[in-house]
Amino acid sequence: MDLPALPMTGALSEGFAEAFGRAPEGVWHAPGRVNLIGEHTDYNDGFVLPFALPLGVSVAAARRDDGVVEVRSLQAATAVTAPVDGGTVASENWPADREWAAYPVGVARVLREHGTGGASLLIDSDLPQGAGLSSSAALECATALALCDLYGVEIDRPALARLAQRAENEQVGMPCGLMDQSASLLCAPGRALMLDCRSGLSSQVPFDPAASGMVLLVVDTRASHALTGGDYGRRRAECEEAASLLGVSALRDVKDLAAALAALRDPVLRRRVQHVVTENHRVEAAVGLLRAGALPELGAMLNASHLSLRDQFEVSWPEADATVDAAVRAGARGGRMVGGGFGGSAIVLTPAARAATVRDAITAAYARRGWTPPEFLEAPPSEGAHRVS
Ligand code: GAF
Repeated sequence: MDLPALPMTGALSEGFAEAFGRAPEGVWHAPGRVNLIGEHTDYNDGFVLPFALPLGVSVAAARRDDGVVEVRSLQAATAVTAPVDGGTVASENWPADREWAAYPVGVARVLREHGTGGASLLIDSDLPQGAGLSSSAALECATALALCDLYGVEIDRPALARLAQRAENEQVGMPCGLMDQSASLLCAPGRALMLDCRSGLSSQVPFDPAASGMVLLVVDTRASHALTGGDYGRRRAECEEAASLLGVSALRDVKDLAAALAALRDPVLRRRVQHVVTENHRVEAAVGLLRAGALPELGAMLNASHLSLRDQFEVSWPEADATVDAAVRAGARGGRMVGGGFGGSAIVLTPAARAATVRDAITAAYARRGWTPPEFLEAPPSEGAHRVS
């Protein structure tokens, strides 16, 4: 399968010159991510294990001295101009066709406190929208790197990830955790990123499916997801309520699962706790398997994570369930939904020799149900955010 070409920075620079009447001062790129395992653990102060995709967002940028951010995108018709010293975008009720620009403008407003200023930005993305592959975080991180470089502001990457997360929480109004921004800024080729979302400490874990004769397929289920709806926030609130009832500062601190389940009366909260506590253990087990060179064994962890997300956390959707089921029946080692849920993508770990059979089985399962055919991406673990030119 042919992967989309890397961002054409020449074309982006030319587009910038056409849009803004001058050359950009540089071009920056930030990738989308796939989370191998550790879902809905980040805002519970837990562990995640994402890796960076070869697809992402590129931003051509130049400073401006009028205190304004002007954002244009090759994927959007509307140009958006906003002052850097405004309040929060979330409180300004932007019309739907400007919502995409809340991410770069939000980042510019948060980073202003650290010494950055106005900018002209032209954005290009080759990440599918609504596929749960973190196009929003990639847009935030490419913008954040561009602004820091342009204004000579030095912020280390873990701190920059927290600022980009803050922009999404406060400016956009989406109560996401730390995973996606950290993945985009900290991931490395051939590695997955083990991140402790409480301390912010991370380590690079070898992750090279091809070397083990395996393929990790990303399956865009074509059921579009939007986490700005209430479901994600409700899950987060349920976890916080359970932690408070259990007298811990976050569900990461639950050490005795049986005792915690016995202490909670609400069956919904019990299910949420069951997922978060076991998912944190699965991340640690997965890291152990990868470090031991036992990558195919990860399949069982992915299956267990999927069942937990489906039955305990209740964030899966029919296309993701059918994908995992069809893949495993066709000989994949395992699979699971990825990201926040309610639509988006799934991953499937399969021996390379069975990849075509597995893909065909998934496609046939969709066709039997009359669903839009899925899209497949091969996803070698790729480079984190960087300056391109
Ligand atoms: C979304 C959020 F943005 C992340 O912070 C994380 O919570 C994820 O859903 C679920 O693991 O991608």
